[in-house]
Amino acid sequence: MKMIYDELVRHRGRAVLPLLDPDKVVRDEDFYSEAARSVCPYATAFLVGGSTGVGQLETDRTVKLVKSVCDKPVIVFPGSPCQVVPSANAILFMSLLNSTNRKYLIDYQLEGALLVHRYGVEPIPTAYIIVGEGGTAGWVGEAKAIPPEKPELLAMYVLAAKYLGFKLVYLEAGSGVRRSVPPQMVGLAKKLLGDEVFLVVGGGIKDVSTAVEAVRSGADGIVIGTVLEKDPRTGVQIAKAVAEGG
Ligand code: 1GP
Repeated sequence: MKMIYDELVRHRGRAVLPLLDPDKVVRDEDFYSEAARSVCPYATAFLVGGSTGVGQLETDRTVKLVKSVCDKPVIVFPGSPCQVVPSANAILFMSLLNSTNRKYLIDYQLEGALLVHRYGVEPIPTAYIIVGEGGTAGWVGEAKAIPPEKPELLAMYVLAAKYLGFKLVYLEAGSGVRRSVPPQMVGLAKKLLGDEVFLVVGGGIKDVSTAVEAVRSGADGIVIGTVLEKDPRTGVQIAKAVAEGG
């Protein structure tokens, strides 16, 4: 069976993960189906998930919408165990490492584990770390966000993630925030993780130069969500630039 994680690793340094929020998709399926279709050639895999207003129904519909227009894998990026669906290829099985609430560290994972097992969805062990503003994910996830000017705090989290055996680290600035994860933070994370752990960076990436800089600083892959909703043409340009190696 083709493993999605291996597929990400094959695209190291040029992986593009467009994110669709099911809460928004179900309200305008035509728009999102067109957005997914246009970014499809440059996507490594799609992420489907959101922090609010998303259950199994919305997630399943969004996964199927992507699959109806694009042959790339779909990975659930869950805000809760209600987003585990059998139609997905994989799931970021994640712990929000800087949450102050054990729900996001281990309790949701206990709830979701049996479903992931039953549905045969590939779990990708993911350390989710919020840096800076944090947006809705930071607020909902009750995160003690890492200040962007405190690399030593990020170093502790990133090393702990590596030593705990996570296969993917996702540095999250928060959806739609003004400032994405600073390149120095990305570079530090990459230096500490090496090629053992796949490094994903997302939140606030809304132009080609920010995306390319993230990858040049060491991101193995980038996530784009809001830009695809607000300005799909720019979203596709970002995806193309990263997928084609900056
Ligand atoms: C949010 O990192 C993702 O979880 C994507 O952020 O919506 O700002 O692209 P944007």
